[in-house]
Parts: sequence; C-alpha cells; structure tokens
Amino acid sequence: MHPPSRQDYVSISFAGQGSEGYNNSKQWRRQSCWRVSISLSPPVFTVLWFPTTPTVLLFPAILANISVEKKILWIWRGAVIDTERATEGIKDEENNDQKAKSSKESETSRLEAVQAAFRHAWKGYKNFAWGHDELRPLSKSYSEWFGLGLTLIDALDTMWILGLKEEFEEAKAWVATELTFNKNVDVNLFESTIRILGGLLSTHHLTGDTMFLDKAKDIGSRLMSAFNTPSKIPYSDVNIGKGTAHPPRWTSDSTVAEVTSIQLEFRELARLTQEPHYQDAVAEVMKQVHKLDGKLDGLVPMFINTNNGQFTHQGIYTLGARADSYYEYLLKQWIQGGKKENQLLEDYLQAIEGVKKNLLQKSSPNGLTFVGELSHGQFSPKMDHLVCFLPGTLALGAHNGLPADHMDLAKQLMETCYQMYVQMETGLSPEIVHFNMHQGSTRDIDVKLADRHNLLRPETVESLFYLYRFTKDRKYQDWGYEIFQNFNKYTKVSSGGYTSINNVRDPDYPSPRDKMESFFLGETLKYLYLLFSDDPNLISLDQYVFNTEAHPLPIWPSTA
Ligand code: DMJ
Repeated sequence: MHPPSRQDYVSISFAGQGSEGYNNSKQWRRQSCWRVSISLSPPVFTVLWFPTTPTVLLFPAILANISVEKKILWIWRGAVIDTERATEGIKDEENNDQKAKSSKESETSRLEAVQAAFRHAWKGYKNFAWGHDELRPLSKSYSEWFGLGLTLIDALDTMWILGLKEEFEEAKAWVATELTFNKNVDVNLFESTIRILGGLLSTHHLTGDTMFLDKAKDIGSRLMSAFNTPSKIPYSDVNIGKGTAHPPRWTSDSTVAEVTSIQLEFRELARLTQEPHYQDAVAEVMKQVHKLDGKLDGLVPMFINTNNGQFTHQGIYTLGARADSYYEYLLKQWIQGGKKENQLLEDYLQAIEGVKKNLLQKSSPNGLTFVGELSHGQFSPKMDHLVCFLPGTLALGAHNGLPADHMDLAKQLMETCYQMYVQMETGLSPEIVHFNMHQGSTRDIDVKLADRHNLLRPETVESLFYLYRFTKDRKYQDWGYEIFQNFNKYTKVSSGGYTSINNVRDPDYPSPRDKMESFFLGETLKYLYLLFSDDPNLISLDQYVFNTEAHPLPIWPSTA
C-alpha cells in the first residue's frame, strides 16, 4: 500500500455510534475506535482498518473520487463519509504538522539551553574548584566536605546523558588519575553512597568502562565498616582511610532516611561483584525497620539508635528531611529487584495509606493538596521542598501497576509543588513552606523568614520529569521550563557557576549564598534535560531506576 500523503485523507465515522450530533473534540477522537482516515490516492483499493475489530477491508476506489472541497455524504456499509470533515482533517493535519515542527524546535532549544547551563556551571567548577567538592562561585573558590571531588563525580553521568563528551573525558581522566579513597577523612555514609558510589556505578553502566566499577568497589568496601555496630544499623560517619566508623559526636542515633536509602547502591554493587555481603548488610537494615514498633500506619520516625536498633525521638512524622527517601527506596528497591520483594511493596503501600490518612490536607483559599507533618498527634501544615520527590515516586508506582489513585494524588501534589515556585516573587521555591488552612485566608502559602532560601534543589523538576514521561502532558515541561528560566535569572553567576540564594521573595536582591551544591549538576540539570527530551528511551524508566541522587541504576534482568 502506498503511504498516504497529507492531501488525500478523508475521515470517516460509522453510523450507529450514537445519535448525538457530530463531536470532533480531541477527547472524542482519542476515544473513538471507529474513526479512521482513508487514502484517496491510487491504488484502486484502499485498505481500511478498524482497531476494535481487527478487520481489514478493501475499499473500492470509486468511493475515493470525492471532492474534498464539497460537503458530500457517502454511505457505504453503514459508514458515513463526511467530506466537510475531510477538509477539517486536512487542516488538522497541517496544524499537527506545524505543532510537531514547533514542538521539535522547542525541544531542541530547551535541551540546548540545559546543555548551556551545564557548561556554564562547569566553567565555574573547572576554573575555581576543579577536583574539590563544591564550587563557591562568587568568591571564585571552593568548599570541601569530604575532599573527594564530589561535584565532579556527581556530574559524570549527567555529562554522559547530555552528550557533553569533551567535559566528560576531562572528568574521567581526573577520576582515573587523581581520585583516591585512601584518605584519612570522615565521610557521611549516606551522602557518599548516593553521590559517589551511586555516581560511579551509574557511569559504569552507561559507559561500560570498568575503571568506574573499580572505583565503586573501592569506596563501597571502605564504607562497609559503618555496619559494625551492636544493632547492625549503620553509623552515620566513616573514616574511609582508617576503616573506622562512628555516630555523630552528640548522639548514637542515625537518621532513618540515611540508613534506609543506601540499599539500591549496595545491592547493585553486590550484583556486579558477586559479593553478597554488600546486599546482606543493607537488607538487614530493611528487615529490622520493617519489624520495628513506633511506626504510625507505615510512617517512620526520623531517628534510629545504632546500639539497640530502636526508633528514637518517636511521635514525629514527616515526608521531608530525615525520612523522605525511606519511602522512595521502598518502591525503588521493589522495582530494581523485579517486583518480587513483597515486603518492600507492602511497606510502601501501607506508608502511602498512612500519608493519606495522617498527613494530607488542603490549603485555603485554593484547595492545594499538601503533605504536612505530625508531632505527637498535632498536625503542622509545614512542607519541605524535599517532599516534592513524592509526586514523582507516586507516579512511578502507578506506572508499575500500583493503584491509579496514586497517580491522581501525584498530579495534585505536582500542582502544589509548582505553586511553591510560582507564588514566590522570584518564581523559585523556598526550602520550607507553611500552608494556610483556615477559611478566609487570602493566600495559600506562607514562608517564614528563616525558610526563604533555595539551594538549587531538584525534587520538583525530578517529579515533573516523571509526570511528563507518564502523562505526556506538555504543561509539565512548560512548568519545568519556567523554573529553569528562573534559575538562570536569579542564581546564575556571570563568571561561571550557579549559586544557592537566601531569599526567594526578593527579586531585586535574592542574596546569593555563594555555593553550588553538587546535586545541581548531579540532579537538577539532569532531570531538566530528561524532562525536556521527548525520547522515552533516554534512560527508559522500564530499564532504569534512579537512585535518590538521580544516578540511574539498571532494573535487574529477570532470572525467571
Ligand atoms: C540530594 O542529595 C538527594 O536528592 C537527597 O535524597 C535529598 N537531598 C538532596 C537534594 O535536595
């Protein structure tokens, strides 16, 4: 069959579809299984295909002799051919072509804009902070946290995904020749796992280069001393040179999110090295947390004691700092392992029910759905920007077969997270907001003085990426583009780099903090790029699961 050209379509619909008049709304067109386009060109027979009944009919060419300018109705075996709609069909096609062209152009220009932003950030890092942890773009200097080139490692797979080959090769050379973990330095177990171990593992997968895997094994094995505790709940800090670990000076507690958000990485390390002790150590933590008293409908407290393995500071429940990625990793471990580990799924589903029951409220006057906090039975309408990972996680769950109402909630929360940006004078979200709940409020969102900073965090654009991938609703791309433009407007430093700011409410003086967090390159720009791309195979969500620092790790091949 000849491929039909645009000019020679008519549209046909079938009588008996209901007597309500002509309805050419987009929704109708999507739902209708009967409406098809037929070719008016030779050959003599044109093929008709009806999707609901897999029937292929040969359509006599005489019927194709229709002037598409006149309104003529043809009835053939119950099919009504309306040539006026044929003209509309042509216009629709032209419009669609135009739309496709302009959306391709806008895709390309947005992708290039993110590449340019990355290059600008990299310029600052390269000139003033090369091989150090974080750029201080205003003082043209750097700050050290672990002294391990954190930004460089966090950014490796971003460069690969963005196609920045030259920058990637320079960074790879540094990793190969300069990066050493044989250093007398204390690192935080969680942060170095998600940023360094996760970054090296994902770069190994994307590039196939075993140098990254060797480095991953090196840091992974050094971090294992954290698990030498009376309870097997790991300490927060490890000296990677000495192989010793300890809790923070003031407590023997670890943070719940930290000890339960290192699993994707150590499980993957175990799989690649065939050394199960990596997986066993992190699985033990999940097993213990699963059984612990002190949860509320699946919601966990924020601290856990490394001596007795019990929750401490009980009675406070949040989806924000110190608990957030516990929920994210329940779902993602289940996906990583091929959706077989039911306990993880059960804990996740129960927790989402717990969120709905205890933490979900609506604001006034506009009824934004938000996730607040609970402190000893008292509800607080406080929401960290960190909570904005949740729409993306809920959408990922729904995509993997979890209840459809998770997707509904994801969309509602996505709108709220977007509002946390647009309602600010800079169009950038603060670190923490408080929602108004009393009737008669004039605004939905309040921000306390101490909470007005923005650290270039990724969570909202991360969720926008998931929502766009799964719904294809372009509004999510447009929201992300607005946010991206505001990062450019208020946080870009002309000599190179981007800076976190102190005050999202003052567009005249947002008050730069002089720090570019490594997750701006590791996560924020990566998720923006993926959001603006229309290629669902660019890190397919059916093949990869992102760790909590946006490093994609493979979903394990099924062994069944
Ligand atoms: C990142 O290090 C990770 O996304 C973590 O889970 C939460 N905090 C930052 C980004 O905001």
